[in-house]
Parts: sequence; structure tokens; C-alpha cells
Amino acid sequence: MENKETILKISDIASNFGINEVKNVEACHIGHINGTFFADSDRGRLVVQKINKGIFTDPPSLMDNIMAVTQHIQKKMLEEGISEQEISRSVLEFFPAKNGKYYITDNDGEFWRISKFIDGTRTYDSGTPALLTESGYSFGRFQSYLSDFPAETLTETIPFFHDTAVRFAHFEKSVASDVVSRASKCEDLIEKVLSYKETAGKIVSMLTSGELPLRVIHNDTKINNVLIDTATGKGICVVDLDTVMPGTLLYDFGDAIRSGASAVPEGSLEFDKFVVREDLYKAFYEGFSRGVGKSITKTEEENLPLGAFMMTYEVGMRFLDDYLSGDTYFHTEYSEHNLDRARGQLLLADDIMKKKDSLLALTKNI
Ligand code: GN1
Ligand code: MG
Repeated sequence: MENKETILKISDIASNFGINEVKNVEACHIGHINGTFFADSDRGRLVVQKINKGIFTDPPSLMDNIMAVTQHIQKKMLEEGISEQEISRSVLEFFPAKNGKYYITDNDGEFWRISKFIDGTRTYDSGTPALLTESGYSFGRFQSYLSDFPAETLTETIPFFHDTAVRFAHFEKSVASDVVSRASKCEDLIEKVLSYKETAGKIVSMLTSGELPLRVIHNDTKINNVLIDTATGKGICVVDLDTVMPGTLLYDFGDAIRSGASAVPEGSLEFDKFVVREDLYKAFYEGFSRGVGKSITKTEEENLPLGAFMMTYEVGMRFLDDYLSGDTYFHTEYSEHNLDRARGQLLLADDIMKKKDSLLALTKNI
């Protein structure tokens, strides 16, 4: 249970959405960016979020993106004959505020939104092959529902989000300026990041050349961004839609492998266990390719292991960059948190690179 001040704050936010009788306020510590709370109310269980406006600099456009994307998916599900009841468990629903928008700003200029909590579901940071297949299907189907979404109507919420070459250039600057004098504490990891200079720009250049098709994708497919039905184990709903933007299918495949197919989850300190589990990789692929359907191209298929490497390498580099920059981006709980996260991810990236041919072979005949 949260303190009195937090309960009052959340109740006050909710009242701006016409929601009353707020109780059982609980902070959720899963994401690294937004502030998230769960609460019960006269309108059911809620997810109340403060949007991190340091990172998402245009929250009104971000909410426009989310409303357009969720309405598009709802419409397609209706056309498929899926019942309204099932759709309301499968697609995030946001409450309109009294101001007619899907967010409010408080006295401190912070942006808040509220969505419905989907009962009977939970998330996992790691899982079994069955869970990976379910998550894969949910993310794949999400992408397939958006295959005809007009990409040009979306605002790019974070420009260059998965442009690994741009992130590499930023990283080099952070190493050079070493603003909090931490570079000497992580020379081995800095070397590791720099050693992949040639590979860093590979996916972006394949997008630029047209070898890889641009699609509307989720862009943040951590395995805990799929709600799983606690009774049936089925993937129910894809959440965290803040970064839905154009990109390549490889990013969504890759980020899910990074977070879900590692022998240990992202925050682990068991560094010798940051290896990709082939059973989990294969299980995710099975669900994902079924969800995406026939539209996947040969080049995409052949580069799935590169996608898994790139997303793992990129986030490892981002954690290390944030460590070198004084922990200004990701929420951290202790001073070496970003360093530990970076170490785990860079070890996993190395392992994926080493196994990339066998990973490709795993999915050849599915
Ligand atoms: C952030 O906040 P969360 O957990 O959804 C980050 C992702 C990273 C992830 C690493 C907007 O996601 O890109 O992969 O942390 N989101 C943003 O855990 O930067
Ligand atoms: Mg996110």
C-alpha cells in the first residue's frame, strides 16, 4: 500500500477522468521509464500512468498515436467477427478525461493517463517455451493487424529510437566526455561495445536500401509487455504502446528474444547465465511467425538472428551510455544498476552472435 500523499494524488488524477472511490493504490515497478500505479475504483481496476515527458517530449501526439492504433486494431477484430467482450480484453482501453482528451496535465505540468486493468491477467519477465509461443503469437498478430495502418499519420515519439548507428555515435561521445568519471570502471565493456562498430549500422542500412521493408511495429517487445491469462496461459493483450512507430519486424522479434529467450532475465546478476536458450528462441519463433502470417520476407527470415543480436547489443550499449552519463534515462535502484544491466546484455549479445548460424538453422523448417 502506498503512502497517504500518493493515494491522494492518484485519487485526484482519477477525479479528472470522472473516476471516484479510488482505493488499494499500488506502485508498479516493472517498467524503466513511466511511473505506473494500479488502483481499484468505482469504474473497476485501473492502470494510472505518469508519462515520462523528459523522454516522451510530445505526450499529446503520443496519445494520438495510441488511440489511432488501438482503434484500428479494434476495428479489424470486429471485422473478423471477434466479440466486443473479447476485444475489450485484447486491446488497451483508455478513459477519456473531463477535458475531452485522453490525458490530463497536473499543476506540475506532468501528463497522466488512465487505462483499464485487464482482469485475470499477469505478466512474466521470463518463461517457459509455452509462454514464449503465446507472447510470440500476440506480438506477431499485433504487427499483422497494423500491416495496413497508415504509417505517415504516426508521430515519431522518439526519433532514431532503434537507429543503432546513431546510438553508437552518441555512445562514442559519452565515452569521450566521461562526465561522471566512470569510464575507468568499465573499460572492458566500452571495448566490447566499440568492437561491433561495423555491425551496428547493418539493419539501418538494409532499411535505407529497401532490402528490409518498413512496417508499423511495437518497438518495445519486452516479454513482460504481453498480458497472459492467468487461467488459460494464453497471450491476451499487448501493452506499452508508447513506441509504436515505423521500423522493421526484426526489432520486435529481436527485442522479445533478448528479453524472453535468455536463460536469465534482464536484471539478473548471474552473469555466467546470459546465454540464449534455443528452445525458447524456437518457441517464440513458432508463435511469432504464425501471428505475423505470410507477409514475412526471405530477407527478414534470414536476418532474425541479426535482429536478436542488434536489439540486445543496442540496449546493452544504451545501459552503458546511461551509466557513463550519470543515470539520467533509465530508472535505477542502485549506483551500478545500469552497469550491471549493460554487462548482462552485452554478454547475451556476444552469445547470440556466436550462435547466429545455429539459431537460423533452428527455424529453417518450421
Ligand atoms: C525501456 O520502460 P520499458 O521497460 O518499457 C526502454 C526500452 C528498453 C527497455 C529495457 C522508451 O522500456 O527501449 O529496451 O527499457 N523504453 C524506452 O528494459 O526507452
Ligand atoms: Mg516501454
